[in-house]
Amino acid sequence: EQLRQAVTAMPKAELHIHIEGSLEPELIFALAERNGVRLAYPSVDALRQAYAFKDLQSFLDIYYAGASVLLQEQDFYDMTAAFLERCERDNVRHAEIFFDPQTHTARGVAMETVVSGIHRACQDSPVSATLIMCFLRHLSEEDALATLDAALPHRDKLIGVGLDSSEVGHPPEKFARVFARCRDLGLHLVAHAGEEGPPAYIASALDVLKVERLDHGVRILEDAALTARVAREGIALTVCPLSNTKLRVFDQMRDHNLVQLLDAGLLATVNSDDPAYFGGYMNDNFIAVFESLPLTLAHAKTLARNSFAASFLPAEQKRRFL
Ligand code: ES4
Ligand code: ZN
Repeated sequence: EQLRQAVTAMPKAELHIHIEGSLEPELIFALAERNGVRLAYPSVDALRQAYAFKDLQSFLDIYYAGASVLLQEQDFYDMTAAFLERCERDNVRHAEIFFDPQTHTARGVAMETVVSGIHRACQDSPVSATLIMCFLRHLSEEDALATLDAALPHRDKLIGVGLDSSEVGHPPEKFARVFARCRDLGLHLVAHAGEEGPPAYIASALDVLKVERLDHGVRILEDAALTARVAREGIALTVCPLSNTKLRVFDQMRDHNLVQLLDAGLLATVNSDDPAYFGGYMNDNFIAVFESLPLTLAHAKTLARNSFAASFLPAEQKRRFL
């Protein structure tokens, strides 16, 4: 209806997108062919059939398998270019893109290949796009420190660093030293926290890592004092509705707590996380929440506005969008 039209047409910013999670099955098969990589699935349809997840880990296993077709600089370029074209269609004017270099360097792909391919696609797109390098939390802090060292020649191509992959059992404080170094380098800091993990992980992401934004963070409402603090400090949450239902953080979209997060005064945003795996891009996420939750046009405007307010765009560029 009208609300759907308004929501899809609004200019928006995407603040939580794993670029490897934008690899569509068709592109996975095309790249496998191009690179002579053998896949465990016989067809695009068979691969897509496997996209039935019971939790974060069951998704991550297949997500890392999909990324195994990325070998050449052009592969990283093509993946990123395809995503940025989808941004244009969804009226996403700015994207802060996560990438997972360790997924690739562990297979012998050079850091340079990964960063150059993704960055070149960003430069060639009319969409404003910046890069956030994520450390895999299931690996050691030593591995993260070595990854940061390998990325130092590309410092100018990064706006920040993040923390992703298996949350439970890998609390933020495991990465205290590497985040302190990133902070000294002037990088922006974010971390996944409170997706499957408890509110204590949100508190340590803030207090130990000193993150400026929380990725997911939906479990924050289990701690009223923490909720009040994050609202007061204006720290944003990058919420990913389709991801949360596909990974069973919430059983159904009508159970999602987005309205409660906004009502608590939190700077919540809507994002796509891994759009090729979770059933949709930015506008699909907006349509899904507006169909299932009591959200109004005023909420839509707040969410679009929050997406730019919570971005790491310089103040003068933010003003153009706000
Ligand atoms: C992720 Cl949904 C999610 N959570 C944690 N790590 C991730 N990496 C890619 N998608
Ligand atoms: Zn994520």
